[in-house]
Amino acid sequence: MGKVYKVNIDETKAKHHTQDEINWCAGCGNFGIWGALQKALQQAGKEPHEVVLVGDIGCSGKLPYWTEYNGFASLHGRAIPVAEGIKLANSGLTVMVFIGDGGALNEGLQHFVHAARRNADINVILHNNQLYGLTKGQTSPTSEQGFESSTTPRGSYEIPLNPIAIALTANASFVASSFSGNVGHLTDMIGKAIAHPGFSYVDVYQPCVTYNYINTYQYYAQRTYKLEDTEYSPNRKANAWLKSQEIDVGEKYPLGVFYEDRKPTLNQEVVYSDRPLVETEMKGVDVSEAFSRE
Ligand SMILES: Cc1ncc(C[n+]2csc(CCOP(=O)(O)OP(=O)(O)O)c2C)c(N)n1
Ligand code: SF4
Ligand SMILES: [Mg+2]
Repeated sequence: MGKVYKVNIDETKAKHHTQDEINWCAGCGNFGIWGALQKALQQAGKEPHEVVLVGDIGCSGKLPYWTEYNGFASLHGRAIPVAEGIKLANSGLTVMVFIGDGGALNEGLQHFVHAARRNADINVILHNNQLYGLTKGQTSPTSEQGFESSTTPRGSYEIPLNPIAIALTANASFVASSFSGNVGHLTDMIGKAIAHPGFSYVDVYQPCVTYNYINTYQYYAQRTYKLEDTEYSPNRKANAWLKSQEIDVGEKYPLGVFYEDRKPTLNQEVVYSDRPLVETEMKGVDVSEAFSRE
């Protein structure tokens, strides 16, 4: 039996910054992501006004409510384009997305793929609990075959999507995975994602203790291993893709950086200014014609 990780949020010195009660279920894997994020931002020296956390809809999307950083509550599946817009307008900000497997891989799959291929300089943290948590545990694009829920009472027959393989195929320039039961490792992966210039994706195995009876803390503790403990090197796409296929077999889950690459970002390609657009004076631009149209 593998090591059972205990989430020690106190170690992260995470703070609860609003009057609202945190209403995730006791023991939810989201607490690990919440603690790791705050530790990673502190380590990166980011002040609250330098960061925007964009939440999708779902248990995952509530994360920005309970931090001291700027937050934006978007629509289900739409957090990624909102984040792209924020980053285009103000390249000086660190812009991060907190999204579920439903939001990222069902309602918003197109945004995920296109943001990756255009190398938008945002960090996408996927809370992969393998179901629709907020709406009471329905089957999602990453649910395991055989998963029984109100939408698949006889067990899901669909083959789950592999978000790591999708991100690699869409040419994401940073692709990693982690486990919310290992806050130290997750802090490290989120820190690397923040430091990476371009689209960074972290797939986080996040146990839903209320509805997911298969993918528990114990399940991941027994099956995960760290890439850094092996000879693996994250600089070849073909190797990364082969590594991602271990996840489909469902017996081993590599944790760590699958792939990292440097290439021009969306801002560098389309924003013709060396300063954030919000600090650029709009001189000689006549917008009256646009406003005069019916
Ligand atoms: C376009 C749209 N479809 C459906 C819903 C209803 N809805 C809200 S949260 C949710 C489930 C979210 O699942 P996921 O994205 O995996 O996030 P989790 O709650 O698991 O963190 C659904 C179906 C919605 N709000 N908007
Ligand atoms: S329903 Fe699941 S994902 Fe949502 S807060 Fe509860 S344990 Fe966490
Ligand atoms: Mg989910």
